[in-house]
Amino acid sequence: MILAGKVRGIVLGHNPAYIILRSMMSVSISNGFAISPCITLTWLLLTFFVRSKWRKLRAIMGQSNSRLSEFQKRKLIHEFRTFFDLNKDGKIEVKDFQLAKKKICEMSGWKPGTDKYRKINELFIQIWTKLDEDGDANFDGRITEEEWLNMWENFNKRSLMQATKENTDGTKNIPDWLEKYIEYKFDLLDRTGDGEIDIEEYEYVMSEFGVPSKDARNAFLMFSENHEKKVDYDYFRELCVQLYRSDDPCALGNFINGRLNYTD
Ligand SMILES: [Ca+2]
Ligand SMILES: [Ca+2]
Ligand SMILES: [Ca+2]
Repeated sequence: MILAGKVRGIVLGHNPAYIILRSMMSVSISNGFAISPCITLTWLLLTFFVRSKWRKLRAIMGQSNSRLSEFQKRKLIHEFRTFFDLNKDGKIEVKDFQLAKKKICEMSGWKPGTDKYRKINELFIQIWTKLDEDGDANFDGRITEEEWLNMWENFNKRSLMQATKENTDGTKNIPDWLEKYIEYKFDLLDRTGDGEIDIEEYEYVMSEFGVPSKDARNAFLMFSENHEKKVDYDYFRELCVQLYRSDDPCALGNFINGRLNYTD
């Protein structure tokens, strides 16, 4: 009877402790017994045990099945099209990183043969090599939008499962290549090199990626909380992590790429 009640309850979505209690009560009553203090104590202990196990099981099941939401997919596709696929041919390839290198070197006045030029060249090779390893599922040397989303979905699942085991927040993990990419992006935006991004720098650099000035300024006001927050590296990184990993539509990091909404 207990088992039948439990199965029926789970099907209906009830907490297992509640189901077991209901089953025990019906057994006691149907046999003419009153519920004794001993049964009450057993029930309390059982409730505690089952609840904690049930919560953990649900967390594991939920996290291991985690899929990217439509909102996350729209954010990631926007990143793909605006900041990675620079020649707009629908895939990320080494050519796109060569274009990115050219852009930053021209904007910064770094000539071939200089230290800065060599360093950015090495950095982009590192980023592309790691991104290619993670994302190019069919090894054809290019990452399509589908591969890009699959890469993020797999990363999402892996990091959330690991976080469940370690009892940490899995939405704050990012891949190694992105760590380097965020460093590059901060250096690109901080034109004066004073360790802080201001609204003029942000508007100028974003315009190079086709972001309208008005959108860039409004986005800056949003994520800097109307200039209340200093946009230094730590805060910039935090915002970028939210952009790539968070499913929260209210996260300020959703604005860090100059986009004001993801409804279309
Ligand atoms: Ca491309
Ligand atoms: Ca591929
Ligand atoms: Ca600056």
